[in-house]
Amino acid sequence: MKKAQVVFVLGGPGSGKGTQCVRIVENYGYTHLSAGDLLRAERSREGSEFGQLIDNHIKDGKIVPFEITIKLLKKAMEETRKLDEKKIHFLIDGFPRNEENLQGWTTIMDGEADVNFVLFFDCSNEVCINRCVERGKSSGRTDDNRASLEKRIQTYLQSTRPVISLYEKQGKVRTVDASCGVDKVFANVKTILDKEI
Ligand code: UP5
Ligand code: MG
Repeated sequence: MKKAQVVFVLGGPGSGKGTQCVRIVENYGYTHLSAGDLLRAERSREGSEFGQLIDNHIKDGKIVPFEITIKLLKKAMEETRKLDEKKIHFLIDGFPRNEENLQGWTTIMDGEADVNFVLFFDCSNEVCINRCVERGKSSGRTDDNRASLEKRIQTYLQSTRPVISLYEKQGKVRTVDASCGVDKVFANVKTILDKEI
């Protein structure tokens, strides 16, 4: 079986990772897996032993233990490939969020997946917060409020930025200016992806 080829999609809360991944899937042959979406689904799955733990972590903007997240990602990748073995290109959105996540990934997934590069959505904290607060009016997400967002931003700055820096040192970060409108951001994404493929 061919190794999966992965792009990690990182950036602050509300930087547009999910929105742009949908556009990428429509235009390029990737499968999109959002770690946050997988955790939210696991949180509401009947019989899940992690529901409460995930709920508490998300509300506080804390990072869920990597064993849980990687298990969900691995399962989703395997299910995708079982349905269509040609689907080897994955966008993994919102992961790895800290160095532990990354180490866990390397240990568990090294034989199964190559990380090609990191697509980094660069956006000011202020824009990120405003987008999520606005979305909070209708999203129903327990973390789209100012109190949770302050924590999410802190976690992002303290834990996730260092992961991006690690990849930067390896020349593996592709930075997208994500502060403009959705179409313009996608034009920036295309410029990058067209060079990679
Ligand atoms: N929007 C998007 N692009 C726009 C643009 N260019 N101009 C104007 N508006 C734009 O977008 C957010 C909002 O902004 C939307 O309303 C959109 O319409 C608008 P979205 O595309 O959803 O941005 P995204 O970066 O995906 O924001 P998200 O809220 O999903 O980011 P987070 O990284 O904070 O959330 P995630 O779901 O990945 O994680 C949530 C929590 O889960 C984490 O805080 C953590 O507690 C937990 N988690 C883990 O513990 N481990 C993991 O590996 C992953 C998550
Ligand atoms: Mg998202």
